[in-house]
Amino acid sequence: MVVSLSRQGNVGIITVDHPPVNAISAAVRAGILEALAQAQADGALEALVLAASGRTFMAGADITEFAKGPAGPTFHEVCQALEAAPKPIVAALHGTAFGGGLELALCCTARVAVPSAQVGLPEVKLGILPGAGGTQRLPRLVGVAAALDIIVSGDPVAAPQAAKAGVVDALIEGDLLAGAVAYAQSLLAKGQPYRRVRDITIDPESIPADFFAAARARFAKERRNQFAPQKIVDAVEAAVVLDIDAGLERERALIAECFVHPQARALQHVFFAERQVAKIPNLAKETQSRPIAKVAIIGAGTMGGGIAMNFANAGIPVTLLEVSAEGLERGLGVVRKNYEASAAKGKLTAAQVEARMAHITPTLAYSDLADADLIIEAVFETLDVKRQVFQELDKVAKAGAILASNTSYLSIDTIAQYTTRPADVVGLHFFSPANVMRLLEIVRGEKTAPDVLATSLELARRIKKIGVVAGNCHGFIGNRMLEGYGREANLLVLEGASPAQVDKVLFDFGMPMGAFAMSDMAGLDIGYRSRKERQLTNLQARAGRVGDKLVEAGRLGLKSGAGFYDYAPGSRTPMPSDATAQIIAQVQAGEGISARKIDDQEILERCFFALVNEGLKILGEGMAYRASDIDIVYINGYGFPAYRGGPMHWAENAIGLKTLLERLQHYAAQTGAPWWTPAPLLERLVSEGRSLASI
Ligand code: 3H9
Repeated sequence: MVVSLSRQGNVGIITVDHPPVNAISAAVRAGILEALAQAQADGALEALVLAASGRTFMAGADITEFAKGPAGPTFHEVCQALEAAPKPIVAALHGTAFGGGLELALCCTARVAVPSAQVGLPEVKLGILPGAGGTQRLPRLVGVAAALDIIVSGDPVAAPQAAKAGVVDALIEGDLLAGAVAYAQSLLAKGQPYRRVRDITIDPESIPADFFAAARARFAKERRNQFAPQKIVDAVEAAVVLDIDAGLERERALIAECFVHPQARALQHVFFAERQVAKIPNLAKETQSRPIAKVAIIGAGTMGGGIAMNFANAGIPVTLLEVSAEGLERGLGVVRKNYEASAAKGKLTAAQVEARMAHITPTLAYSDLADADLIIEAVFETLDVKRQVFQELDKVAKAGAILASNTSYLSIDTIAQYTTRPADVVGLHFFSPANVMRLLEIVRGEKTAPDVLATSLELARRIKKIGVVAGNCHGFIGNRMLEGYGREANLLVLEGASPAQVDKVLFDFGMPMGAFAMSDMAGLDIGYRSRKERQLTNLQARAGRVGDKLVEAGRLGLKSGAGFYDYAPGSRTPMPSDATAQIIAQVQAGEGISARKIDDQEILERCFFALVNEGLKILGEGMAYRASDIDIVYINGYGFPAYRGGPMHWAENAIGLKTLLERLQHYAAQTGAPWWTPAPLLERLVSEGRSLASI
């Protein structure tokens, strides 16, 4: 039984028991209605408690039902039944009272919570809006502006804050159920009328005339291209201008619009993809991970320092090794500055800054790494340097220590060979800034032990990253795909598009910045060095030629005040550059290219189809377990808009695999470049009429 009714004296307790998160499925909705009816009919019961067992109060609607369409009693019916009940009902919150869970609680007479509980309306993260009255009841309870922020952010609110805001009526220290029953008794003692959120009125005059127009404009910027936030504004406005029943009806119409929007499907895909990603095929469930109590990082540069912060933040002691005292001091200085910047924003207290710094022990001696359970190398990106480091590690690391490389491109198998323990070697590829970016690519070498993989995944979760396992190939998943995207952006510029035109198309699509602004930010010398070190085909070399000339002219990007773009002193705003235009013209002349007008659609297709085609090759080669893992990489490591579901979801749903194949064939015929050859996997999927999820 997913819902049961028990009794404590004159208080009936309705308990939802639907692990793991008490998602409000059709059975739960029906169960609550039935328990409520029973409780109403029971003359011995004067008040009720609505609670949930297990780790959390109801964490929202059952998301797996969204794709199936409506079944069973509606949320609206359950809300109405709770709200219309003549006996007072106290919702007892613990864990995460999210979405529909909070919405049902808002239909109760009062809410009590343990201090560790969280409440929230995260529907926006699924591309929808709270459709069980949240947009109508929360503004009545906490005010219009506060409610709008909570609903559009989708972020959780801790119970103590929720109590201050009026969402929670009392915090219960100790036994929640006992506290809820006592609260129900106190309501009975006070007697009727019991307060209902629906009866609270909002005075439209109290809302500034331009409030909703300003909110729409703000979210158009902060939530660029996103559908649900605008609908949320509409819904909250309805709470102000309509009566509650008309407002609820409007909310239902608005959520219906969200449900059929492609962004909802995309974001729900991302929700499940994020949970799928940690499931490694062929990794035995009973695989024990290795304990990680102490970590060491080699290299206190930007990357090493950022990586160290992750562990310090999680309370894991970390030893930071550099070759020189100055390097160490500089690295620690940067870490401290980062923490102090967080403190200045009020995100950390001064004491927390010190506590985190105290978790980092600097050293110049490899012998100090002997007790580390995990050692991550973040040194210069050449095999020669990696060899020296791993040979040294092999001597000093204790047996069973995991030896990880933060390399972005180099072969983990080659690196593993520098040790006598290749099974302990793994790639842990962090993304810059390493203390901020959520992605961690976990690179599985040929000999990487299963428990090393399992430990890496668990560790990712511990340091609040999302770990994605990748196979060992040049650039792994993310950077391998990025190469084609960047190359096409550069070729488009040689053919006649301006960097600003290309960047605008990419930005308007939803990327945080265009390819050229990103190159300028990263520094053009990085690509320059890597091109010099590698054997390039003519076409690859051509794609890098403008970048090469810019570097040779001293335009290294943002750090030198000029790159593809010009930058005013002290400014980070890219401005179209005449000097770059001249360099482009020179390269065009040298290559015998006459510039043509390029339309935006071609830019979009060439950049993203090149990226997706490489993704399909990666998938076909088994370098990623699932297409959805690739989506997670791109969303969390490269800022691909989550509301498009990631590049693979986008290609399949917004473009269609058949159209993609035709366009790849078109570009292959047009340019002859080998990277346009369609991935064999794509050809197979199209010819067999199969989907990406089927592999
Ligand atoms: C909503 O309420 C709409 C309403 O307005 C009404 C409209 C009419 N449904 O995340 P975890 C599964 S929209 C179905 O790893 P944690 C999840 O897939 C909903 N399944 O645990 C996973 O399955 P598996 C608004 C769900 O402890 C397992 O539970 N609510 C749901 O790290 C464990 O999940 C939300 O958006 C669900 N609602 O985090 C809350 N939730 O083991 C979404 C989870 O097979 N949920 N599962 O992979 C969360 O944010 C987190 O799951 C939570 C727990 C914080 C609760």
